[in-house]
Amino acid sequence: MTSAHPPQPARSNSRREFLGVLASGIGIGAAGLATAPAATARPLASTWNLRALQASTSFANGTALPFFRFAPSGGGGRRGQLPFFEAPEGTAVDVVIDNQLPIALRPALIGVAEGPVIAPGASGVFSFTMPPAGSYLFGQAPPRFSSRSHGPVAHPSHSGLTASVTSRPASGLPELYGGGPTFDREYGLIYEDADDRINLTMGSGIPQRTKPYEPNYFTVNGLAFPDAASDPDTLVAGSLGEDILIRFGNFGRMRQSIHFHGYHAQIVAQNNVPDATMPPKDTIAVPYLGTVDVILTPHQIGVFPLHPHSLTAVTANGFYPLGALTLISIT
Ligand SMILES: [Cu+2]
Repeated sequence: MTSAHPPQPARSNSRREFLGVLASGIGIGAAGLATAPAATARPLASTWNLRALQASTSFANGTALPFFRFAPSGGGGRRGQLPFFEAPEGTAVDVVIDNQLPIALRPALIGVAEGPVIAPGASGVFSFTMPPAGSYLFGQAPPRFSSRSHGPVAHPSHSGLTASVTSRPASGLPELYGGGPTFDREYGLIYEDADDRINLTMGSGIPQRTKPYEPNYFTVNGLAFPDAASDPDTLVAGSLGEDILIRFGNFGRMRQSIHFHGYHAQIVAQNNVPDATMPPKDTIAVPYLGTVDVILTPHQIGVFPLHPHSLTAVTANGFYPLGALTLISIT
């Protein structure tokens, strides 16, 4: 009856007292704890440095495609080829972006905040407060009429200017959000698609849009199979019976349905809204610019594929099986 719900952490008085001391020391209230911040407490602050540059991704069909990408240059790491940033909820974040592209960009924490237009060759700062604990996409703001005076601005779905952001609960516990599902280990898998006619124009200057948009290259964390399955942050590895949190996100224009071989996973949140109403599923819908958090609790050992159910997305320009395919390896 309760098997669909991951176990909750034990709540002892000693842990509450410890968290209370911790929370008052760093100036933020841990969820569910009535603590008065110390008079000298200041909010957490963090800086994340990114460079926007022209890069290239190699596919196993022999093609190397130009992409516009962010490269981390301080304050954050990578998952696969994509930058990754994490901080506690409530943290004041300055994202300093050095735009080395021939096109303007306008960063956004999707659904949370949008930054300034940053001209080609310029640097800019995008400041925001870390939202409630959860899984967020960092990319380009949607086009705005007010952006027209800046000339062409990188488009949210075509550019590959993507990253992921994890907001940690103030509790400091390994839980998705304060009081939410706990996990033993976690992964983030970000899906993207690309139309090579557009990407080929990214090698030389301002990308040209095509119509219709016809994606023929597909990546997870900026990598295609088999590279995806040998990247330690993109291969989902764990042990029998662990609670493995997978944070799915989709920057592609294709709606994806991510299919598990060998396992069913429990959806615990969609777009950071807690949702445990579904039974465990072997296929998880992840819409464009959406996030879905699931808990995988492996019941058997082995190596199994994890991939978009549309086999188009498991190709590189028609060559199968490449594309947004990775593996689950349970020991
Ligand atoms: Cu399959």
